[in-house]
Amino acid sequence: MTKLGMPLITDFTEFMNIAGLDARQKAADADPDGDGLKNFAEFALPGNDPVAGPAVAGAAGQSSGQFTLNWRPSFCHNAYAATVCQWSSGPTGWADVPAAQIVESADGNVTDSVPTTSQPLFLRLKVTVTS
Ligand SMILES: [Ca+2]
Repeated sequence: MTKLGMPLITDFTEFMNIAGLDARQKAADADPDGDGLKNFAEFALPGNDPVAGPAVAGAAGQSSGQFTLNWRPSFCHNAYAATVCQWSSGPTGWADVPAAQIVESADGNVTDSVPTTSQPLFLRLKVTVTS
């Protein structure tokens, strides 16, 4: 969301009020547009809107023996949300991707990589409130 071409720095409550949803649909874990991203993830990742899906969360890929997830944190919401990439070989036992396997590009994109030696292999973005 922008005003006069500048990104608005809003907290989660303001972000949801701007979306114009009713109280039940404004919950952090609600998904009123049904795109699979809960409202707080919509807040933490740029290019998302809690009303108008589909979601844009990142792009997964595989190359040179690495499974990668490329994503972009929302600069204007960094004060309110922390987003980390986690990996697992199953539906439980998630661990943060080690810092040595994270590359932050000058354009703001983040690429997390995990060797494909463990199969199956899953990556996810974990979003938490920081304030
Ligand atoms: Ca959603």
